[in-house]
Amino acid sequence: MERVLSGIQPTGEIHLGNYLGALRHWVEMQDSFDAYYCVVDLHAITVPYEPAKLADRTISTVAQLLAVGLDPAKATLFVQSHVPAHTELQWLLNSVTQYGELRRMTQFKDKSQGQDAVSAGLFNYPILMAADILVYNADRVPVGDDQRQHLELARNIAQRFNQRFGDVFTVPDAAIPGVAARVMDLANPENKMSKSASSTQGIVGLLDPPKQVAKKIRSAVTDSGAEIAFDPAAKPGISNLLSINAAVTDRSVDDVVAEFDGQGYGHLKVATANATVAFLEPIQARYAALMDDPGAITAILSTGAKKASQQASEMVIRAKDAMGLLAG
Ligand code: AQP
Repeated sequence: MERVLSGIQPTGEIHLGNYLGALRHWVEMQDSFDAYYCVVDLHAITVPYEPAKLADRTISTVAQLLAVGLDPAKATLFVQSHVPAHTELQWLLNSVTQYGELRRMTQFKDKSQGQDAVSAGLFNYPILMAADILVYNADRVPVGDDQRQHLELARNIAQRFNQRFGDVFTVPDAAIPGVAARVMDLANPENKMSKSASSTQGIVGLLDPPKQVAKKIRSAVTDSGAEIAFDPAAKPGISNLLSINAAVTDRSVDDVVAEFDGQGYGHLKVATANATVAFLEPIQARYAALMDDPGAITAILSTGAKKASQQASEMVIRAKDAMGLLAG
């Protein structure tokens, strides 16, 4: 069975972009892959954050993952910092990653822009992400389009390691969806929807109250003109609404375009708002029930970390051996 690995940061409430770009594919893939999914808390500490909230956010993130349909009986769910092999492998991979490669990463450029104190962790983030993937010999990595460049780097690191030290790592393939791979901010459709955006006006959180969800979607910034057409470059606002509508109603974008052909933008906004509210309702109900029993969540994470650690520590031993380090 092929293996799949992906992660999400506990940096805030999960939004529609995370769900449509990544999580719904995690759920689909848990049935046909040996699936490993983690909450990447060590990535979350590379930017300013509130230590007093991190543990609770980690639990809440896991509850949201379970609420959207991840099943611990099918997938291994764990927290990155509970499996020390990730950071151990990262150190080894530091030595096969070039400074120039990291400097070219657009996420680093975006997140460091305008900050006076940029952590070395933010710069090294893509190496830890490569370690997250390679330490499980993952075949596929379901991510949104924003992670394409990091995935390419992980592939390069694996190939370079294998060339230099022998065949140790599987070179992973990105699994980037055809629809909604980059969900845009509703208030600013030139930018991707992001947990850390300065305003939440254009971000639909999975846990947002229904009235807020409806208001955010109905107030979405749309493009000039009146024609309903899918064209992300020329019509980013309308194309974004079409993608969201298609995803939450489980249809193709073409079907949605056909439904709204000849109608005004207002119609599409109202229908998308209603469909999204209906889609989120059962997820929110499941989340509330899961959060009533945080002990059950920590138990799932403890089982997941044990299984993940077993796999991951074997790979670290293989990598160290290939690199010529003295066995302990
Ligand atoms: N707007 C998006 N559209 C489609 N996919 C997206 N993803 C993120 N934003 C969009 C995908 O969600 C997964 C988890 O993301 P992450 O938590 O690792 O962090 P990120 O990619 O940096 O996402 P955010 O929301 O912008 O978080 P912050 O603000 O904390 O950095 C990934 O697979 C990602 O591709």
